[in-house]
Amino acid sequence: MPAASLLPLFGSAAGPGALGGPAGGGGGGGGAGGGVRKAAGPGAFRLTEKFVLLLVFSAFITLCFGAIFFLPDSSKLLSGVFFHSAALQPPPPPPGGQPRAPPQPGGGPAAAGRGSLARIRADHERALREAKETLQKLPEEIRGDIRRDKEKVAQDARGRKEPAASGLPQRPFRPPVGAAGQEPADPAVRQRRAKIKEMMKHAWDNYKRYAWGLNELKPISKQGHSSNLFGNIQGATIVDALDTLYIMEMKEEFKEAKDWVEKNLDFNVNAEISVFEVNIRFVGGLLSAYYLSGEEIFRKKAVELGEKLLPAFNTPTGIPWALLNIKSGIGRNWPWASGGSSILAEFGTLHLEFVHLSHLSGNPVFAEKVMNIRKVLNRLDKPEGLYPNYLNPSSGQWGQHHVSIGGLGDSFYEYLLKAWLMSDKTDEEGKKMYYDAVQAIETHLIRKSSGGLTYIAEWKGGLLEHKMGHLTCFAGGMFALGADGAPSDKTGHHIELGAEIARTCHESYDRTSMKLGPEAFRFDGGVEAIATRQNEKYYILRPEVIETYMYMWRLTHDPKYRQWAWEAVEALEKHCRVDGGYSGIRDVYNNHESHDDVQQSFFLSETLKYLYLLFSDDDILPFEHWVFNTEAHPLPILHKEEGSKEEKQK
Ligand code: DMJ
Repeated sequence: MPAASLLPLFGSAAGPGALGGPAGGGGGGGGAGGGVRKAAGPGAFRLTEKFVLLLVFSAFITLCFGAIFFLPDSSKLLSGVFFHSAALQPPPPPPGGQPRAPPQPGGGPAAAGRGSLARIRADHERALREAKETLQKLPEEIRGDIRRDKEKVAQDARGRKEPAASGLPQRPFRPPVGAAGQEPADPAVRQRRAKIKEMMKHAWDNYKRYAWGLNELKPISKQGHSSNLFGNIQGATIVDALDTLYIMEMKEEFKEAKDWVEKNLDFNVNAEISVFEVNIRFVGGLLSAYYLSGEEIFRKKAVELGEKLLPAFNTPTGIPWALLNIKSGIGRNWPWASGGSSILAEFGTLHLEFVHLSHLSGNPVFAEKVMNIRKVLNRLDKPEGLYPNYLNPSSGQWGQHHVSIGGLGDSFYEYLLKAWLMSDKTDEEGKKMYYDAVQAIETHLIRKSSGGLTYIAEWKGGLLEHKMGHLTCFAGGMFALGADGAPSDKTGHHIELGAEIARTCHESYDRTSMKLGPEAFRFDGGVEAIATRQNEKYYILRPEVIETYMYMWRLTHDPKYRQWAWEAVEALEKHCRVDGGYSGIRDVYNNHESHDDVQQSFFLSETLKYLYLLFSDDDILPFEHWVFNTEAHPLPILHKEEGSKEEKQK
């Protein structure tokens, strides 16, 4: 250290006078720069000698202090030098909780010193051992360890602030009907079903390995994928997969998923979320998990989340916002939506879950909110009896007159039918709205191609766009499911309509190189059931075509639906399966896969569940007892007799 920097250490309190020089002896009459100095008396020092002495002294002091403060383990030295009697503190326990060796008998400072040296040595050896073990691990294992440690810290922190009681009314749990079915008798079917379970295991294990606790998995880059649909709510794949794990009897996996929900699923976050996506995946997933397993944690979390979504309805009409900050309760709509509108398929796809939230919480507010949506819709004129995709939540007026049974419209129609079914066919309003809508759809949107394929076009202000989305393919299953409630002369017709849509959607798969369907396909410009635009050629593991096969199989038992489903399994295995899970494909017409690197959570909740049901007997989740929400989460039908039994019990 340069001497100059040591001088301030002595400053005015221990200035040159302290070294024995005469007071003020430093100041020559001629000044510092004059060169004329007073003669020094015997025993006195000249200024330069004083300065040299000062330097020597300060170097000595620095050395002493340096030794105390900067030598390794200075705290121990300090306690040894200055606090002779202080006992050495035992080192903290190692992470991981292995108990240390107890102190050796035999007291005295020397023994204590030997003891502490031994401990230091043991610590070093342990650290070396741990480092060696870590070096031998695969990078994924190390990442897994880090993730688990982080989770444990987060979990401990959360554990401290979790409110004690859920405040929900006691509710007897009714064992579910058909939560697990028989093994199929036919060995070939059994084998196919086992294969689908293996696919679920592959998807789940890789999610667990590379993205545990995050929303989705990137199976190629082997890391988490976050989508802004859920803000920073985490664990979409876990919640979406719960019921699939349950019905496939993957007990260990279900248990770890449940533990994660219990300890980590947190809605107290500052997050702007999509009300629709969070409702269908998280609320729907939690409700199903509760109804299947009876675990109270799922009921509690579902209701807690439902309450967080309520501020979305604070609009002049009660038509909810698309996006909501669940901390501030401030909502807004997608900036791209026509004139600040809410989207039909979004606000129209809350009904099933919200009715169940009221049922499970005893709080009517949830059901009131969705019944009000119906009221607003029923007051409005509909162009040609059709429902436009956009509705302004402030004015209560339609936005652009675009109508679609695919994206932006789809599950609104699905929920009208299922609301009626879920009410044990008592919701006459839902029923009427559904069958009236189907009538208008048939008249204005459904067409047949010259090659004989039935398709559902899109309607833009009275003009038809001859395009059908992969999303629209769900409608085959919907028409067939609704056949039963149609006027008796139309029952067969609705089943037939379902079958025709299933065939068209199968063609859209069959006409690609990969035998997987594009995002949208067209019936114009000389093509049928083929995507013509590059940005419509992708497949993102969507379920709708397989969903329709499942309904058609259950309702007709025509073996071709199992055959078509198996073709899809083979294509998924060939083109979408990768080491790290399942990935979407950028162009299904290409011969070489270009993966999009996302394993969507709906692949586990819907695609694999519908496939599993296709190769199961009908006694698993039978239609007389369950309806599936739009994310394939089964919700029990609220049977009239059960309702009255419940009333009696109150
Ligand atoms: C799912 O989240 C639901 O099925 C939704 O209704 C539409 N889109 C996806 C799957 O494609």
